[in-house]
Amino acid sequence: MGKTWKTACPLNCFDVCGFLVTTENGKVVSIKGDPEHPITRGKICGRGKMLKDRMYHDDRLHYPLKKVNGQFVRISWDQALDEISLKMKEIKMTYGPTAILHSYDYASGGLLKELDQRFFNFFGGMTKVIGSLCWGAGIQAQIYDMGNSFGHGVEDIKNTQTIVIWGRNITTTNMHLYPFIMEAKQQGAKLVVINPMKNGIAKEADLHLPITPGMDGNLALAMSKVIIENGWHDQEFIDLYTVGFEEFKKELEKLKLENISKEINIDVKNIVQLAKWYAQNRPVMTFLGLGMQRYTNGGNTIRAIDALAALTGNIGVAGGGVNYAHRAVGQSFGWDELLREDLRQEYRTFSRPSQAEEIIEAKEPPIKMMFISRTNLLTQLPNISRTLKAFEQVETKIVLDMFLTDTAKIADYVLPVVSVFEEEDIYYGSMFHSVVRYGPKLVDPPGEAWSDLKIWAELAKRLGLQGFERSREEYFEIALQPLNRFGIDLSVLKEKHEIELPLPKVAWADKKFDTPSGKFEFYSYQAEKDGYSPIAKIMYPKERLSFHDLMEPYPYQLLSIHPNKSLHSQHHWLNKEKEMKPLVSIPKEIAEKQGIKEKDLVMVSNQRGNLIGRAKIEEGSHPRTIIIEEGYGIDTRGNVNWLTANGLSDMGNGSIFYECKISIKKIDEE
Ligand SMILES: Nc1nc2c(c(=O)[nH]1)N[C@H]1C(S)=C(S)[C@@H](COP(=O)(O)OP(=O)(O)OC[C@H]3O[C@@H](n4cnc5c(=O)[nH]c(N)nc54)[C@H](O)[C@@H]3O)O[C@H]1N2
Ligand SMILES: Nc1nc2c(c(=O)[nH]1)N[C@H]1C(S)=C(S)[C@@H](COP(=O)(O)OP(=O)(O)OC[C@H]3O[C@@H](n4cnc5c(=O)[nH]c(N)nc54)[C@H](O)[C@@H]3O)O[C@H]1N2
Ligand code: SF4
Ligand SMILES: [Mo]
Repeated sequence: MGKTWKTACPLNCFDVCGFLVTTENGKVVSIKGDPEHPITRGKICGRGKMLKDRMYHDDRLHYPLKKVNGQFVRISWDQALDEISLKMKEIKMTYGPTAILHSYDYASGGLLKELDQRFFNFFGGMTKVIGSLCWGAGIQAQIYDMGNSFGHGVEDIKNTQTIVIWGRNITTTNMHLYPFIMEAKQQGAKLVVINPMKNGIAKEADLHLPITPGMDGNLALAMSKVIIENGWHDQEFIDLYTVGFEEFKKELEKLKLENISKEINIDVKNIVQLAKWYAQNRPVMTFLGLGMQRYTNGGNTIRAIDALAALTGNIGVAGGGVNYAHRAVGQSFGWDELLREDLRQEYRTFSRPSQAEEIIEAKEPPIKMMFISRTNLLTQLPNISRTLKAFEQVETKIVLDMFLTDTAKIADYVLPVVSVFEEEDIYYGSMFHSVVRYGPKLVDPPGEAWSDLKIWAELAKRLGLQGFERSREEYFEIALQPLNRFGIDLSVLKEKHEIELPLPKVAWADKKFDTPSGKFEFYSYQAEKDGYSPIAKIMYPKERLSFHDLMEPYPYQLLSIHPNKSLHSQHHWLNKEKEMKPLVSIPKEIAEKQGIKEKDLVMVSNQRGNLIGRAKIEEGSHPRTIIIEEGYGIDTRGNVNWLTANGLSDMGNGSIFYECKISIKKIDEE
C-alpha cells in the first residue's frame, strides 16, 4: 500500500502548486494536484507531473564526474571535494576570493537552496551575479515608484471591474490565475489583453491589443495624456498620495497621439477606449508579465504603466493594483541570519544577463573558477557564442545538477544533486500567491547524489569554515523566525503542511509607500540620482522595428517566450517530441511575403547566429513579430539564445531577450 504526502512543486513557476505525492516501496509512484491548496485547487501541469520522469530517468547523474583529457570519468566525492577545495584555497591566496564566480539562478523554489550564498559569504567573498534574466527591470521600476513590488491576494480579483493582462502569457506561464480571471469575467468584469501575440487568453478578451514590441510604455503615456486632457484623472488620489504629477503631466505635452498610435500598432480609438476604462470602469486590476520589460527601455515601460494606474486611482484599492511580482513573500523570511552577508570581506558583482562579457573582460582579478548551480546557463543566457567564449577562459568550472546538461557538458567537475522529494525543504517561491508549503523528504536519492546543502557543508569542512554548518531544522527555525510573532514556526508548518503568509490582500491599502517621500513617485529623485530619467517618458527600445525601411537586413522582431510544455530547458528533451525543433510562429503577413507555408522548415538569423525550426502560421498577432519558445538544447540548432543579445535593460540589471531583430527564410533541408 502506498502512502500519500502533501508537498509542493519546486519548479521556478508563478504557481508553486500544492502536490499530493504517493510513494510505494521507497519510490514515488504518482504526483497529483492537491485539491486542498487554496489557489492551485488540485490542478497541476505536465511539467509538474513529469518531475517523476526526471527523477527516474536513465540519464540522471549518480556519481561525481571529472573531465580528464576531454572525457568525463567517475570519481569519488572525496576526490572531487579535496581537489576543488584545494584549488579554492590556492585561488583565494593568489588572487583573492573574487577570482571565484558563483553563478546561480532560481531553478528550485526550496528555501535551503539559497544557502549556496551563505557558503560563499563564509568563504570570505566571491564574485556574485546580481540583477536578473527574469524580472529585474520591472522590479527596479516599481521600487522607484512605490518602494517595492507587491501584489494583491488572488481572491481580490472578484472586486475588480476591468482586468488588464499586460505582457503575461497566462495560459502557459501562470495557469492558476486563469480560472480566477474567468470567474471575474463571468461576473461582468471586462478583460483586456495587451500582447503582440494573439493566443491563449487573448482569444477570450473583450479587447486584444497586438502592440508593437517594446512600445507599452508609450501606450501607457498616450492613455495618460487622453485621461488628463479629458479630466478623467483621480485628482484626490494624486493630491493626497503622489508626488511629481505636474512634471509627469508636462512630459506628456510632447506626445502626439497619432504618431504614437502608428508606432505602437494600436488605433487611437482603442487607446481612448482603454484610457476610459482605466479611469471610469474602475477598479482596474493590472497584471504585468515579464514580457515587456525584457528591453532596453523595460524599466521605463513599467514606470509608465505604474503612473497610469496611479493617475486613475487604481493603486491601494480593492480590485486594483499593478500586480507584477509578490516580493513580500520572499521578504518574509530571516535571510540576514541565514545568508550572513556581513561575513564577506571581498565582493564583486557581475550582472546576470551580461556576465559573459564581464568574465571575458575581468582582470583584477580574472575569473579562475566558476561554480554554477541551479541553472543551465548555456541554454538560458543570451548570446550563446559569447557564453561559450567566456566559459573557455575559465580554468575550472564546477556544475551542480541532476543531469549532464549543455552547461554541465563543458564543466570540469559535475556534482550530482538530489531531486525534489529526495530532501526536506520549504517551498515559498510563488510570484503571485502567498501560500508556503513544507516538503518532507519522501524517498532516497539514487546512487551517490547529494543535496546541494551537503555539498556546500562538506566543502566548508575542508576549507575550515567555522560555523557554516547547522542542521536543516535549525536553518528552518532561523528562516521562520520573523514569522514567529504571527504564531508561525516549524512545528505549525509541519503540522498544517502549509501556511498562508499574513500579507495584505490589497497592496499599499494604507497608501503609505516605501519611497523616500512616502508617496507614489511620478518623479523619483532616487531614479535621477541613479542616472535615469526621474519620470517615465517616451522611450524606444534601442533595437526597434523600423517602419520605414523593410529592406533592412533584420526586419522582424523575435520574441523568445517561455515554453508551454517545458520549464525552460528542463522538459523539452523529455517530451519525446518527434524532432527537437522549435515551432516558429509567423504572422500570415510575413509568411505571405516570404512564401512560407505551414510546417515549412525555416531558418531564422541575425548578426549573432541562426536557428532552424518549423513554421506555424498565425493570424491576429502583430504583423512583424515572430515567436519561438526558449529552452531547446544548444546542439539541436533550435535554441533561441544563439540569436539574443546580452545587453542590459535600462535599470535593474535586467535582460533584453526580446529586443532581438531577425530575418527569416524558408529552407529545403538543413
Ligand atoms: N510553462 C512555463 N511556465 C513558466 C515558465 C516556463 O519556462 N514554462 N517560466 C516561469 C518563469 S521563470 C517566468 S519568469 C514566468 C514568465 O512569465 P511571462 O511573463 O508570462 O513570460 P514570457 O514567456 O516572458 O511571456 C511574456 C509574454 O509577453 C509578451 N510580450 C513580449 N514582448 C512584449 C511587449 O513588448 N509588450 C507586451 N505587451 N507583451 C510582450 C509575449 O508575447 C508573451 O506572451 O513564467 C514562469 N512560468
Ligand atoms: N531567450 C530567452 N531566454 C531566457 C528567457 C526568455 O524569456 N527568453 N527567460 C529567462 C528567465 S525568466 C529565466 S528565470 C531563466 C531560467 O534559467 P535557468 O534557471 O537556467 O533554466 P532551467 O532550464 O530551468 O535550468 C535549471 C537547471 O537547474 C537544475 N536544477 C533544478 N533543481 C535544482 C536543484 O535543486 N539544485 C541544482 N543544483 N540544480 C537544480 C535543472 O536540472 C536545470 O538544469 O532563463 C532565461 N532565459
Ligand atoms: S510547473 Fe507551475 S503549474 Fe506546473 S505543477 Fe509546477 S507550479 Fe504548478
Ligand atoms: Mo524567470
